[in-house]
Amino acid sequence: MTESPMSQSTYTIGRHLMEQQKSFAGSTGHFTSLMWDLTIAFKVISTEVNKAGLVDVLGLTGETNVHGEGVKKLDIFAHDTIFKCMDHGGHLCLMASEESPDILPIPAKFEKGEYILLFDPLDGSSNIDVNVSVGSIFSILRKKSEGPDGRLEDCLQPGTEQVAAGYVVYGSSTMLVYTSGEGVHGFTLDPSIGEFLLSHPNMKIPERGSVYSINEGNHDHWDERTQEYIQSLKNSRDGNKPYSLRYIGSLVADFHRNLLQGGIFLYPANYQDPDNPRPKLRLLYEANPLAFIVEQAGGQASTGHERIMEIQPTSLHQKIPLIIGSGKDVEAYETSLQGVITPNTSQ
Ligand code: AHM
Ligand code: MG
Repeated sequence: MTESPMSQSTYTIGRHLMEQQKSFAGSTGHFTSLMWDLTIAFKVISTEVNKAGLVDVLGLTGETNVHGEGVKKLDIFAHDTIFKCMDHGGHLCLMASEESPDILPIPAKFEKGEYILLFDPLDGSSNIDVNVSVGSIFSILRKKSEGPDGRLEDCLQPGTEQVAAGYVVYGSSTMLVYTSGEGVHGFTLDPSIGEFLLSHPNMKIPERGSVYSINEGNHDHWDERTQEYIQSLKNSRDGNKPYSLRYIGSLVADFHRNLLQGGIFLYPANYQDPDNPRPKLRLLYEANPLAFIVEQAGGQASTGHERIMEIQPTSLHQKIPLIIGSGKDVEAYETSLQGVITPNTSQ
């Protein structure tokens, strides 16, 4: 990680993974191979996302996913690509995807391993048609149950149990950011050689930002304290300018910007019906992996009332409020909610 900029430009993710592997006594190499297989899937998806405007992959398939949303063709492509790249390596015993209602067993003909892969194949996919950045998110867990096949309970582990997590943002360039608990490292895809090259070693999020990211159209559905907190960001204090609103509507892209520049992303629950607050983002596929990354980068992730990574998941597609970003900004939001009875927003 002390490489000069010149050597960083040839420092591939393969080399990085091998060096990480050597530093873990007793490493079997399965994790390294698993990560390598994932990078292949992301390169394939990146190529497809980049040419999405050129070929007939845009538009709805006509089906809806488990959340009742329209499914884009590229969502299916990304889901299938990740599954097919990961089913035969002998490193995984189970997968689960945001695009699939149930757990995804490894086909019987393939060897099974000790790891579980949870993924959101193409987050923010409603943005594809308008040429806005989208992303993939992943979380890796270790099997806890007995026997060769993973079970649902292996997926339902709190975020603190994650072995690794990461995301890929398909933007003006494609970038992979991941952590295995040893800091956060970012790699930019050089399409001319087809390699992810280390471009952002040891990423750290600024302690405080000057940007907030929230779907402000939902203002009337937030709880009162959230409304007050957002209003407070718009007031200039101590001679400082008000916070700027930056909201792409693509979680990976919003998160990535805030990770680099500092800031807070909020998707609180929707209290349109106070007896049935409806958060939008998913604990296993979105909140936990990004929480692991932000904490490794020095930031925080919370529901407003509790640390995301300590939540015991109860179902595969559980949704929770997500407040994530610079530590001091997330703390300020939590403080603004103090004294409010913890609502049951897990769904
Ligand atoms: P998706 O996984 O179905 O793409 O939905 C998640 C997306 C996030 O990327 C984004 O932060 C959020 O939904 C935007 O929601 P909204 O349009 O309600 O602001
Ligand atoms: Mg998503």
